[in-house]
Amino acid sequence: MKKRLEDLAILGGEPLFTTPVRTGTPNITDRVRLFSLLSEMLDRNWLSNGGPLVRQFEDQVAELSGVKHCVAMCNATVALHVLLRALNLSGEVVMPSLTFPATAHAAAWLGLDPVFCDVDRRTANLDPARTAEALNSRTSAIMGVHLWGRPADAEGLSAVAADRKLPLLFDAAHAIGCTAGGRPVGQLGLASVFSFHATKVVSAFEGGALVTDDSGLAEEVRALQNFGFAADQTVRAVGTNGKMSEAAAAMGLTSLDSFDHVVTHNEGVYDTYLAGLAGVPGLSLGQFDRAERNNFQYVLIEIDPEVASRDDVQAVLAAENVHTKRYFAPGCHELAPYRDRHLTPLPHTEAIAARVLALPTGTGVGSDQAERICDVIRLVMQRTERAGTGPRNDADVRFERIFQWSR
Ligand code: T4K
Repeated sequence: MKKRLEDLAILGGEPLFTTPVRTGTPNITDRVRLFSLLSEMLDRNWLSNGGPLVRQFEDQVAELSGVKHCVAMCNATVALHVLLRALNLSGEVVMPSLTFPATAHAAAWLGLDPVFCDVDRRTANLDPARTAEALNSRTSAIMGVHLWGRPADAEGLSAVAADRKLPLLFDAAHAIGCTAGGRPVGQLGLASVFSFHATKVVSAFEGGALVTDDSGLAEEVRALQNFGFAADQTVRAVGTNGKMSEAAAAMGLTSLDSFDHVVTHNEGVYDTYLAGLAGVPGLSLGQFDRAERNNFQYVLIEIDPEVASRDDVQAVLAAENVHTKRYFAPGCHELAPYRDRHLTPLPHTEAIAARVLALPTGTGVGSDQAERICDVIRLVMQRTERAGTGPRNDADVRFERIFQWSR
């Protein structure tokens, strides 16, 4: 356990871990099951184009999401493209800036203008009141994001969307298996898109899926992601190739089999962080509503810049071989493709983006490792809180010099 500043690797101590501990390390689950599905796939000689594994994967995702239709695709970004295209949107799509760039890019790639809206400071999700203010005659859809798997205010956003008869869509990339008011998030809005990227709680190596109860939309999406082919093999529209492969579905099915186990593990790691970081000055841990079903795939801390810089804490952890991610900084409105056309400040988005750090979790991280990560964070935060007070030794001086953190 690291108790003294001089124990920190950034000041010359031994790193906490000899091999990297990373935010986003994939959950590698049942290899035997995966290899067996892959072997059956090879025996069948059916590798893509709506094979049996993709169909099975779609059925399971639809069931988990409580919806009638699921169309699996090669990744969530393409699924978002296909969704926006299927709805034949034009003009603007209102969305949060506090998200992965893919949410904004999906719209911009199709020639739509993403309009960034501020989030609720408490939930970090799209604020319905700000969303209503962002609507104008060019708005053609609202895209919420269930950030870090915590559901957006679907009720509030539905009211705003219904008022203007706009489709309400969700980028649910983080939220497979999560509920809002006891309902699976896939039931919210007109349609939702999940990501099954390697780093996600359910992984298909690369993968995504659109879920909806709207049969017409599902049919259109199924055609568009397959070159525009309708069920009768005529080409009904300009389509793309967004199909999920059978190998990806094999991984996805294997991952779904272990979903409950992974979520239970993640919750245990989250609880370790919760206990280990309780009372640490200048730090708060993102909370989950335990009355809902959560997947706990993202563990977020917020660092108060009055006490320490988030980037300094990230650097201290990196020296310990703990590689965290700034999910999501900067907000999309500050990214090069968008910053010149977005001129309104988004104070809550900017405040959260400046403070947030995603800690490692998943089956590759044990509670013992999480505890040791907490020790380092506690040490740094306690030291920065009392910077400039009391006696200082050589390690204090070096620490302050590295971070220019002398008050
Ligand atoms: N909407 C939202 C809200 C999203 O968050 C995302 C994706 C999307 C849409 C689009 O979904 P997809 O089209 O990807 O299905 C990663 C993922 O690549 C990305 O899918 C995900 N969100 C985002 C939150 O995380 P980066 O840029 O952080 O990736 P990278 O390369 O830095 O890797 C993340 C961490 O995972 C690192 O610590 C390394 C580790 N890692 C990664 C891979 C791929 C591993 O340890 N092993 C691996 O195989 O985006």
